[in-house]
Amino acid sequence: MEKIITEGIIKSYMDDLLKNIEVDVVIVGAGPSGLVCGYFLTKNGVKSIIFERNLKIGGGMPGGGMMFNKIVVQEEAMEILKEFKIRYKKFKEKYYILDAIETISGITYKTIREGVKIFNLINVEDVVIRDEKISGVVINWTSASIAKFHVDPLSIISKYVVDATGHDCEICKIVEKKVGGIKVMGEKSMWAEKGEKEIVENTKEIYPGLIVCGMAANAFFGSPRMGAIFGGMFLSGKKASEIIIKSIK
Ligand code: 48F
Repeated sequence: MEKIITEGIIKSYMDDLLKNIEVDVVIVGAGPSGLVCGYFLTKNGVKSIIFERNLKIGGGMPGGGMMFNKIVVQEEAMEILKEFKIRYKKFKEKYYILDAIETISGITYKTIREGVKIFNLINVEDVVIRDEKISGVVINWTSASIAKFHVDPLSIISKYVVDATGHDCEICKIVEKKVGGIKVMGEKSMWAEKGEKEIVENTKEIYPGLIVCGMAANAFFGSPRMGAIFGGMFLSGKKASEIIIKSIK
């Protein structure tokens, strides 16, 4: 039996990896914005995969606000949550309360079933660059990065890379440092209304082949954080997908 378990796991994982060496879009980060982006891309026929360095999926969502695992979503984003069939309760005018775990689990499940392959425990440590365009990512096991082992990485080729890495906007910082031509402004202190408004405007292609979405978009453009209100994350993920769909199709 042990042999069957081992063979089954290794073969099916390697099959998945081999099928995804070249894709339309690599999304970095399986938080709410990255998941929503992947869902809408794949639903519209754009092959996309997600690399997540953590063991768990969901980024900052399961923690809710200060570990009270609830989130707030505003009216404008509720259409997206209805698409994922997440339950909600109206709280005040135009604001809804949702269970953080149900929301992230529901979004994750539907995103995977739509066809997005999520690889967890893999860290994106660099980008592939060709002719001044971001053309893929450089990956390694998270465990190798944590242990600081010198293990050479592998690469995945793509038409677009989406930085959905949250507050640290890691891919933008890598491009700023190694490629040049962009400047990371860094996120500003809490201002929910401004942060939520600007996150959608900030979702754009910031370097050829690199789209920024979710909290990374606000961190890149120097906009504020907003705490446990998540409508902007969903709207930003969807907008990132629309930018790519328009360009690819
Ligand atoms: O932080 P995260 O949830 O980003 P988001 O989708 O949502 C932000 C909210 O959760 C919250 C907020 C709402 O008010 O501000 O913070 O913008 O998810 C980012 C994911 O990216 C992973 C990280 O582990 C997390 O799960 N990640 C970050 N850097 C890398 C990465 C990397 N270099 N390689 C792979 N995954």
